[in-house]
Amino acid sequence: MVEKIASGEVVVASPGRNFVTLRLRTESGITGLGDATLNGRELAVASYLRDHVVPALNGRDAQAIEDTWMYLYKGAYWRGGPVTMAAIAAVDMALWDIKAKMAGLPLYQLLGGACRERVLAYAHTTGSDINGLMRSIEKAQEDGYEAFRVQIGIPGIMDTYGVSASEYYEPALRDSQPARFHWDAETYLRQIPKLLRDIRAQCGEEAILLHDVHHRLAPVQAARLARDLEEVRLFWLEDVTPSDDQDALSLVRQHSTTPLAIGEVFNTIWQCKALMEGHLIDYIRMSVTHGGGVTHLRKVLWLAELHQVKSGLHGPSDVSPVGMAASLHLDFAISNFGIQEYQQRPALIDDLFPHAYSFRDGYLYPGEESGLGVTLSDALTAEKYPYVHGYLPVNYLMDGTVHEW
Ligand code: GCO
Ligand code: MG
Repeated sequence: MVEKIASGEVVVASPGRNFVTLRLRTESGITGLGDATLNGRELAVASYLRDHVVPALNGRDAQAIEDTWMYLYKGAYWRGGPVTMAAIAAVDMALWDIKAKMAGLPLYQLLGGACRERVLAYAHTTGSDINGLMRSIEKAQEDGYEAFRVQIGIPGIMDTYGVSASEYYEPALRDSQPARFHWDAETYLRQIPKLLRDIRAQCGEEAILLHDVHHRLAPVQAARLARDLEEVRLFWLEDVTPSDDQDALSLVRQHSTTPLAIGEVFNTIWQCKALMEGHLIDYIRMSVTHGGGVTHLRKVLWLAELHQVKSGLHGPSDVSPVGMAASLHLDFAISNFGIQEYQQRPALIDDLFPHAYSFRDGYLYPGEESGLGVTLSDALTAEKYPYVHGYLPVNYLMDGTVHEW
């Protein structure tokens, strides 16, 4: 029997930060959830869904997921981009949720079944100096983590990337205009190798350490950093240079064997195809939410597998628990899993998005509930938690030139 899509509702709510969630309902009342949160540009995706996508879904077969993906991607003529792909991702997640509920199985079973028993997670750790960073690492260790993204203040740069002042990291800032951040590559390059060597010495040989450069270096600077960090033995060096100029990574490769991770801003397979085929990266960082959903990311991860690239799915606090659940079902079911980014959330978020997935002793488990295993609490409403206007910061060089953030 065909189960038709009957309606779709977009919930925009801000319990401490903005989340955009799609709820699809079938004619017989089965619901599926999808995450469409695009940090700092949330309402654009909400409108794309409400005004353009949801009206086009009514009456479609809820089980024809691949077909609906193509209908939304190819059928719109205008394709790609973070707004479009986050909207398609939300529909796709919701349809997989519905299909897995209909089958009475947790989603990972429909994706081929478990390839592992647990999913290694890494924490965000941050400090304005070594002592502060060590305290943050110790706190994460107490929570059970074995892997740490380490971001540290750089003397001479007032607001280094990833060193957060607030406990709740990186919601788009609640300002009428984007905040101004600062950057100087030479100041960073002079100091970061020693700082990270000291952290390695204090953490010991076994700790899994990662570092994120957030797209900020030119190719030759990126090559220098990757070379200078070799003895730190990072698990990965992330977004060492902007990923638009992909040939630049061959320069980095020529100078070092530091593993490279890229892709959190990608939204289609076309943006990572050449990187994988050229063996220019080791980990692919796309998220289910920004990468077209389970259907598309699965293809990305299969391509990655062919080229011995592993997963490192993006999981910052701007991916909602719905998007996190979808990531975990994929992490569980692919053979080329690497690591999963996972930031623990304020209890309020977990209460408003009750979920079957769990975190224990540094590892994540998708849970055994059918579907994605996430529900929306009735308390998560736009009235109770109204949308908050905000922007991600804009990053400037010391002379006032706009730079990559
Ligand atoms: C990461 C990221 C994020 C992004 C954020 C932007 O590695 O987790 O770089 O924290 O900055 O997703 O909204
Ligand atoms: Mg990053």
